[in-house]
Formats: sequence, C-alpha cells, structure tokens
Amino acid sequence: MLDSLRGSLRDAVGRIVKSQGVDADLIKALKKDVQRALLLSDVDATLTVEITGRLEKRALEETPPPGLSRKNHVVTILYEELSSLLGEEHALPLNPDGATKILLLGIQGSGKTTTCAKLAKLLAGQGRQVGVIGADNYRPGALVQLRTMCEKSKTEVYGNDSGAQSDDIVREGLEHFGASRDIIIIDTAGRHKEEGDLLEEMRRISRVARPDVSLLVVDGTIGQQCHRQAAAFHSTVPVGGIVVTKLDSSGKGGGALAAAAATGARIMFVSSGERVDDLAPFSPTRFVGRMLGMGDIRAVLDLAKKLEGQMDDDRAKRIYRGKMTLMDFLNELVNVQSAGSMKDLLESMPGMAGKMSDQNMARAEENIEKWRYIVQSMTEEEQSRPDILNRSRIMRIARGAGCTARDVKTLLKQFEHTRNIIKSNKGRKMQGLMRRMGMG
Ligand SMILES: Nc1nc2c(ncn2[C@@H]2O[C@H](COP(=O)(O)OP(=O)(O)OP(=O)(O)O)[C@@H](O)[C@H]2O)c(=O)[nH]1
Ligand SMILES: [Mg+2]
Repeated sequence: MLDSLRGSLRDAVGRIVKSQGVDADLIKALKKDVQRALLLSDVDATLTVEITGRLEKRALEETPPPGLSRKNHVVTILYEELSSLLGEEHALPLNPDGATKILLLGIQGSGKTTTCAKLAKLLAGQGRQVGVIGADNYRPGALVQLRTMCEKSKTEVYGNDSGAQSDDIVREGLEHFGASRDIIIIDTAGRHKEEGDLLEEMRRISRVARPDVSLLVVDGTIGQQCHRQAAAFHSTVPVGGIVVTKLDSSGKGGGALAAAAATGARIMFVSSGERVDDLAPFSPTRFVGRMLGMGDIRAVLDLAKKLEGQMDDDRAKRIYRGKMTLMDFLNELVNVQSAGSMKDLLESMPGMAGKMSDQNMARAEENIEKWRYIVQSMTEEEQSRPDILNRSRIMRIARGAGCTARDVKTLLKQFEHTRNIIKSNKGRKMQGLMRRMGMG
C-alpha cells in the first residue's frame, strides 16, 4: 500500500537512525525528504509546507524527555506531525438501541459495492449480525455483484430487481430484516459525478432509511481532488464518515487522505485492495506508524513515558515468569541504559561477562538503538512470539529497520539467552539486577 510514500518516508527515518547525531543539517535534510515524499503523494502544497515547517521547528527547538535519545525524539515528532495531517481517529458510531443503519454513498466506481461487502465481513467478524440491502437499481448486475461478494461472509442481501424505486427497496429491506440484525448496510447507485440527481436520490433514500451514519466512499486514486468531492457531498447530504478506497493502486493515497481530513470529515475506513478482506478501520497513528516502518510507533511514545520513571507491574510479572516479549526486553535494556547500569546487564548475559570493556560500551549503546528499530519493525505477534520469525520475516524486519538480517539474528540470540536465564533462575547476576530494578 502506498509503496512510494512508505519507501521515501522510511528512507528519511533510516537516515536519522543511522546518523551520528542530530544536527540542524540533518533536520533540514529530513524536512526536504518529507516534503518531497508528501508532494509526490499528492498532498496539497500549502499543507505540506505547513507540516514540514512545524516538524523542523519542533525538531530544532524541543528538548527530548529524559532518557529518550535525540534521534528517537525527532522520529516521534515526525510521527506526531504526520498523524495530525491525517486528522483524528473516529470509530464507527453504533446505535445502542437497535440496528445501526449505515448508508453508503459516492460517485460511480468509487467502490461502494465492494466496501459494502467488506464492511459486512469486517463487522460480522466482530460477532455482529449484519444484513445488507442492495438499493442500486441503476447499474445492471449491481445486485449480483453485491450478492457474490457478500456470500464470502455469508451475509444475507436483500434486493429487488423487478424495477422498484430505490427508496422502496430500502423500505422493503428494512421491513425484511426487522429487528433481526445489529447492523444494516445499504448499498446505493452512483453517477458520473456528484450530480444533482444523485444527491437528490440520496436525500430520498436517506429520508426512508434514516441512517445512523452515512459513509461517503471516495476513490483514493484521485488524490487531493478528494477535497472537492468530500466538500461537495458534505454540504448537501450529512456525511458521517469517509471511506477512502484504492489506496493500493495509486501513489496519490496520501494526498487523498490528507485532503479528506482537511475537510474536517471523519475518515473511518480505508481500503487497499479488491478482496473482501481489504478494508480496515482508519487510525492516523497506526497508519503513520506503518508508513514509517515501525510495527507500532506507539511503542516509542510509551517508551518516552516509561522513561519518566514508572515501572509497569504486568510487564515485570511477565518478565519474571519467563514470558518476556521482545518489546519487554528492549524496554528493559533502555531502562537499564538510562539508569547507567548497562554494563551490569550485558555482563549478566551468557558469554558477555568480562568482555565488556568501557570502550565497547559506546558500541553496545548503538546496538540498543538498532535493536529498538528492529523490534519496532516487527508486528505485535512477532514481538511476543519470536519463534515465528522465519527467513523472510527476518529479511522484512531488517529492511524496515535499515539493518542486516544478521543484526536481527544477533538480537534474537541475545533475547533468547536472557530469557532462558530468567526462566531457569540460574543467572544470579540477572536476579540481582532484577531486584535492583524492583522486580526481584
Ligand atoms: N485495487 C482496488 N480496487 C478496488 C478497491 N475498491 C474497489 N475497487 C475496484 O473498483 C471497482 C469499482 O468498485 P465498486 O465497488 O463496484 O464501485 P461502486 O461505487 O459500487 O460503483 P457503481 O456501483 O458503479 O457506482 C471494482 O472493480 C472494484 O473491484 C480497492 O481498494 N483497491
Ligand atoms: Mg456499486
């Protein structure tokens, strides 16, 4: 998805990570890299200048919280600014007293029918009873397309292809499903543009359906033109949320998302493929996290918070029982590093005792920086079950973290050793260390 944007943002982050230290030149280069990446992805030029200007100013002026490296801090700022470009996170509002009715609208070919089936599958997967009404009586074959796709989630589709009016079909469909469903999704017809008669039809359907939320489906390949389309719909039909589709098939997806967010619309879902599973709730922070190549960049933010002192009890218990995840391991290393007892920790590792000269310390600390990016390039599942890391996953992680597969393996080996000592309770030094960290 959005390969070119992701590629260039990761390169930019990689440069910071690999740099010796953060200085004004590096920040300027970062600003340029990000500017280029955003413009290529069709983000509006004014928005781009605004965002990257803020990035530069904050990176130059703000002091990192205690314990967080300057590099990581700059990455955090980049993450925050890019996320803010994409607006806030908005969940689908569900009606607590009865079926939630979702009306899909959008111009021809924007992806309404496929979104309808994808959304049905997503919500059914969350254990909800979903019914679908096919109210597109405009395009021949619309109902068959909808039924075929909805079969995959075994979702019932109500339709009527005997020439009925679309608002009548909606009325019949609602009666048909009655109170038997938690969610009813209505697929509607499109037109070439946001023409008057389309909007008029939507108004009519809307009066009958009385939707809890109307979702506007926009084709992401139109890039920043999304702004005009979202604004046009927004001003005529009350749009509760936006679905941006086809993020897989054009480099302009970033522009589409930024433009939709700039109208004040709530982006609720994004679609990045034709298959029925290719729809996901939209979260600016997760989206940007993926773009920047970190499994979940929230971990960096958590880390920043954690470094301000507090110890997470659950984590301590988990570690002590030998159920440590890679993220726990990393956080421990960073905690110990910031407490100045890095050498203790490393000496407690098998094969490391006595080998850590003071000169080597600087290299080890560099390793931690590298390991942090490695761990952050993993999915949550990989972080907690490193045994699933096969060759191709390791290659992917290495690419995401801007290092070699060997670096990843070194980390895994070290992690394995450490976990084993804790588990077997044999590493007395480690226990002493754990006690000092308030966990023994
Ligand atoms: N690559 C890709 N194709 C998509 C995506 N979403 C929809 N499509 C394709 O876009 C085309 C139009 O999708 P539909 O769901 O039929 O669009 P629609 O809005 O219902 O179109 P009308 O009913 O004619 O108004 C189909 O070929 C879909 O397979 C997506 O996220 N990625
Ligand atoms: Mg359709």
